[in-house]
Amino acid sequence: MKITDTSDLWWKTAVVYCLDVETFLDSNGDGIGDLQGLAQRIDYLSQLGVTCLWLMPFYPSPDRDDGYDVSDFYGVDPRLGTHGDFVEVIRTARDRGMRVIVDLVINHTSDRHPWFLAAKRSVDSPYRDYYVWRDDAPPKGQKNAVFPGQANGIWGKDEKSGQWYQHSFYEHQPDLNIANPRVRDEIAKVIGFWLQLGISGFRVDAVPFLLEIPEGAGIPEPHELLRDIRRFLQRRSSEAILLGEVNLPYDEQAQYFGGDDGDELTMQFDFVGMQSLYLSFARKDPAPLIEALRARPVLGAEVQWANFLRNHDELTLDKLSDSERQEVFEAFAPDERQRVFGRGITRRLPPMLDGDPRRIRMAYSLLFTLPGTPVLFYGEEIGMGENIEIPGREAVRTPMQWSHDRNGGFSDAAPSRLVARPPSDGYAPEHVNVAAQLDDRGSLLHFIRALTTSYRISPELGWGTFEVIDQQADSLLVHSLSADVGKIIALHNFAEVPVTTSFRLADEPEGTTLVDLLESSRLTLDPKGGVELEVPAYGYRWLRVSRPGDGRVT
Ligand code: TEU
Ligand code: CA
Repeated sequence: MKITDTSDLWWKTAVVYCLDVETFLDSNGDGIGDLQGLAQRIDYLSQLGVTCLWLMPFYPSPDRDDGYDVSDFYGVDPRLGTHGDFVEVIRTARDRGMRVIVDLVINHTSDRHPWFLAAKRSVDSPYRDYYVWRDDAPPKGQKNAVFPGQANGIWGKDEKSGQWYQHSFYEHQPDLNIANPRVRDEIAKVIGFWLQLGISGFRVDAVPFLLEIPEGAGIPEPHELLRDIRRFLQRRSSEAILLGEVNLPYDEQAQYFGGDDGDELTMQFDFVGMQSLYLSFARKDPAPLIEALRARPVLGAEVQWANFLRNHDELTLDKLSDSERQEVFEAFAPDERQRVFGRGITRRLPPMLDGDPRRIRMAYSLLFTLPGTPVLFYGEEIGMGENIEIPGREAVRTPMQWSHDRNGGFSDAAPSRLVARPPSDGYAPEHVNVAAQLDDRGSLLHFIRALTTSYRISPELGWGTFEVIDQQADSLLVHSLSADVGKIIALHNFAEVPVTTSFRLADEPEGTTLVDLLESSRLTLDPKGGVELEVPAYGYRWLRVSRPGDGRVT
C-alpha cells in the first residue's frame, strides 16, 4: 500500500492534543473554562501543529470524577456552554484542518443518571437491567481494584431493594450492563448523535472494564460487542476512529485491535511502552524502552499506537515489577505525597526531570519519533508543572497558563472562584506561560512546534517499520522507521554525558545523505555507508535518509 494513497487514514500521522474544556480558557469570567473560550484558542492549537483534538468529558455531570461520571450522554454541561457552542468549536477546528474526538464513557454512568435513578426506584423498572446486580452480600474485606483506598470493593448497596450494584470505579459510578441489548442500542444512539454533530470519533474510556461480562450473561464472546460498536461507527462515518484506553499487558492488548482485520479499536494508548520509558529515564539507559518496543505486538496497516508521556490520570507504573516501580518512584516522586494508589505519580514531566531543558526536550523529541501517533496533554507544550498543593490525580489538571496576567490569563474571576488553582511555585504562570514563550524563539513551545512540523512532513514516523540500529554507545537509542516514502533515523541520548557513535547504513545508493531535520544541516555517508556522529548530553537528532532523486523537498 502506498502512503500517498492512504492519507485518509489520518490517525496514522496525527498530532493529538487532549484538553478539558473546563480548564482551558474561561470566556465569561465565572472561573470555569468553556467552549467559547476553546473556540478562541483553535488558532493557537492549529499553529502548534495539532491535527486532532481530544475533548475530555464535557457532559452534564455531578463532577465527582472530573466529568467521567456522566448524567446525560446527549448533553453539554451548562457551565461549559451549549450544543451551539460545541458545534462552533467543531466547525472552527475543521476549518483549520483539525478533527475533534470526544470521550465516550460507557462503562458506567453517574449514580445521578436518570437510568440509575429509575433502576433504583423499582426492581421492575425497564432500567433495572441497564445495570449489574447481585442478591447476596459481596465477600467481606475486598478492595477496589482501580481506586484502592478511595472506594470499598466493587459492590454498592441499594438500600431499597437490598441488592448490590456493581461499580468498577467509584461507588457513584454504577457499571452499565452491556450484556443487555437495550443498553447496546443506547450506546449506539449516543455514538450516532455526536458523529452527526461533526466529530471524528471517540476516546473510549476503560475498555477492558466495558467488556468484562459475567459468565452466564449470554455473551460468550465479549469482543464481538466491540466489533459491533466499530461496525456501527464506520457505517455512520468512514473517517471516524476509536482510540481506546486499554491498560493491559501487550499480549492481552493485541486482541483489542481485533486481529488481522483491525475491526475493533483503531488506536490504543501504549501504556506498557510509556512505563518502560520512565524506567529508562530513571536508569539513564534506553534498554527497558527497547525491550518494550521490541515486544510490542505487530499491528495491521490500518490500526495504530498512541504514544504519550503524561495523561490526565496518575502516571501509572502498574505494569512494572515492584522493584522497577520503586526505582521510578525514587527517581521522580521521592515524596510520598507525589504518589497515589500505590502505583502512580501525580506529577507532570518537567518537575520530574528537575526542570532540565535538555532532558525535557529529549523526552518530547523521543515521543515524536516513537513508532505511532503522539498524544499531548494540554500544557505540555509549554512545560507546565503540577500544583503540588492539590492532592491526588487533580494535581495535573490545573488551568492552562496563557500569560503572566491574573490567573495565568485563564480567567478574570477572583482566584477563589477558579475551577482549580494554578501552581504558585517555580511553575506558576509568571514563569511558565504561552505569551512569554511565543516571544522567545528558544522556548519549549517553539521547540514543540518544530517537532510537530517535522513529524507532519515525515509520514514514515507514523507508518514506518521500527528497527534498532546497532552501535556502541549504551546510553543511546538509535532507531529507524522505514516506509515506502522513506526512512528516518533518530538518536536519543539518555545520559548526561555527550557520546560519539558510528553505524553503517548498508544498501543505500551512492550519494545518499542524512538531512538533520531539527538543525537543517546535511551529513554525507562515507563510501561504505558509514557515519560518525556526536550526540550531546541528553541530546537528540532526527536524520532523514535522503536518497539521490527521491524527490522529497521538505
Ligand atoms: O480511567 C480508567 C482507568 O482504569 C484508569 O483511571 C486507571 O486508574 C489508570 O489507567 C491506571 O491503571 C478512566 C479515566 O481515564 C479516569 O480519569 C476515570 O476516573 C476512570 O476512567 C473512570 O471513568
Ligand atoms: Ca466560563
